[in-house]
Amino acid sequence: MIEKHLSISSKEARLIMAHMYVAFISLLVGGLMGLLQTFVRSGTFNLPFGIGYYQILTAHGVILALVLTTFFIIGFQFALMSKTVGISDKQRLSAWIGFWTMLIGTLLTAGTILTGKANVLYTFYAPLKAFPTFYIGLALVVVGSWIACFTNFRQLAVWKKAHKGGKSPLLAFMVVINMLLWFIATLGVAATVLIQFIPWSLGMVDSINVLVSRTLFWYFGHPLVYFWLLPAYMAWYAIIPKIIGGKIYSDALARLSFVLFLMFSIPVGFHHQLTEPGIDPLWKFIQVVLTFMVIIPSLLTAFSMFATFEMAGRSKGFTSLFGWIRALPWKDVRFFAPVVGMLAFIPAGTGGIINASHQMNQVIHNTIWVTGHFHLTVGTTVILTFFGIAYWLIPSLTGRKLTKKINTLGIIQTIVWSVGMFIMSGAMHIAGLLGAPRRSAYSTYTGAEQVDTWIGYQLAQAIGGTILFIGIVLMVYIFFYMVFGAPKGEASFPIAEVSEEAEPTPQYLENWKLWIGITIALILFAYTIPFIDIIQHSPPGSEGFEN
Ligand code: HAS
Ligand code: CU
Repeated sequence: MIEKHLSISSKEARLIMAHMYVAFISLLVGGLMGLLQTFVRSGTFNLPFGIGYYQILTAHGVILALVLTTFFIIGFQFALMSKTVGISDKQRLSAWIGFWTMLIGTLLTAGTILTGKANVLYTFYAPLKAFPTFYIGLALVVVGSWIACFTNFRQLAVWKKAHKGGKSPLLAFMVVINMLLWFIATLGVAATVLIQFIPWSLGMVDSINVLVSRTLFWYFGHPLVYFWLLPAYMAWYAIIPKIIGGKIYSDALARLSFVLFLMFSIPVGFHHQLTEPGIDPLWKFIQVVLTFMVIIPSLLTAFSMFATFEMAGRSKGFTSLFGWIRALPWKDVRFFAPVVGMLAFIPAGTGGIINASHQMNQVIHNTIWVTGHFHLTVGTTVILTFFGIAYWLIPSLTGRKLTKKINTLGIIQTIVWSVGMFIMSGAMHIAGLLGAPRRSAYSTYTGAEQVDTWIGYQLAQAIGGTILFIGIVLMVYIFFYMVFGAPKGEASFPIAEVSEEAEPTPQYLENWKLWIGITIALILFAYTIPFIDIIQHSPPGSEGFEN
């Protein structure tokens, strides 16, 4: 069955673009903070005007990992929903309410960080304490994102009512899975922020239970990374095939991988707490096993991408074993940026598997290896795919054309980004194996010998970081050019069709009750007993300290 696509009205375009402005301004501000960090860590630079290292580290993490991603994703998902199932006036209004709630929250949190009252990093681990507006702002961002969730759920529900018995459009199905995942995951962070952090930072209670707060944070923190990844997968599965002149390898496989992400993303938070005392090793082991389950849908995705590429190449007459690689449109930035992201995910995902291996985690935990890992995953795979999306989404929303010049500049941007990241993230991985810590400013540790083995890599991080910042400036220029400068015209909104050879999609893939039921059961299984254990046996709460 061929899916019909709707056109996006100017009112819808304004809503989506509002999210995009916040995302790309965040890229510039957050990126600048990152550049300064690598300078400090090279040991050759001091921050001026009494600005603290941990202040810019917090700003960098919050603005890029939380603000940029959330706004881009929610905006992009509204575009996908508008295109596949449509959006009513009422739904658009609620989407705007969600947007403004998130924006007010963001400004509150960012303001608190910039005034130096929240040097707690993006994971805001207790017992580090921030000024209450930091947490209140974050709570508003979460509430705003919930409004987006329920708007998306409603959009699909309305469509389903009008198309009784019809299979929901693939992209709408994917958006709803991602938002379900997000909603269930954010319940954890909302609980710790509302019940623990806000009362504690307001002085209503004297102490905070550190282990409980970290456990609730990671219940959210791991699925958070898939909330970033899944929109990239939406583009890989359902958009890239169109750009390369091919078809979706299998609709059923794509849906299955998303369902597996929903089920296995959440009950795995302990893989961030493997060195945490106070959690029974048996439950750590169980969550490590579940972590290995969540690798499977990524392997399915890799398989599916290769199959799509090969089919497209062969249909164009390339018959030799690897000849189809040449058939891919390497000079089209809408393909080039995401495919470089895919290639980066091969080492990035491998690093993740190393992290998740309980024993090997002892070697890398709390070292800058982990920072290297997430600059490859979210900082390369995900963000290059988001850039790849921007090259067609922005022109199609602003009624402009992606010019040849911008296409070329985009290819240069992708190369600059990859080179910068290769140097920076490579140096981070190696320095981490040599024991260099993460989350820490430059220090010679009073002349400890081991530190001498790190410094070369820290310089390399500053060089890579500088190249990356050039990449950021290029991208922000490209964004604003696509919004205001590019010639008027039409850009396509590419959505692929499913290959005729694919098997039909089984009905049960849309059995929401079943998938949500299994998800909840797995969460209860993985968390109930250890959580009761944590509450009963945790050490006395901490009063906390401000830094
Ligand atoms: Fe991770 C820490 C384990 C994936 C992000 N991770 C982090 C942190 C972040 C993060 C931000 O188990 C730090 C949090 C903090 O501040 O403390 N991670 C994993 C595992 C995976 C994984 C098992 N991580 C991600 C993704 C992220 C992300 C995705 C962001 C988007 N991670 C960990 C662990 C830690 C951790 C531990 C804690 C470490 C510690 O001790 O603190 C897996 O999901 C990875 C599976 C991926 C693959 C790759 C499949 C390859 C594909 C590409 C195919 C290529 C093609 C190209 C098709 C198996 C799909 C073909 C091209 C042609 C031209 C032909
Ligand atoms: Cu994780």
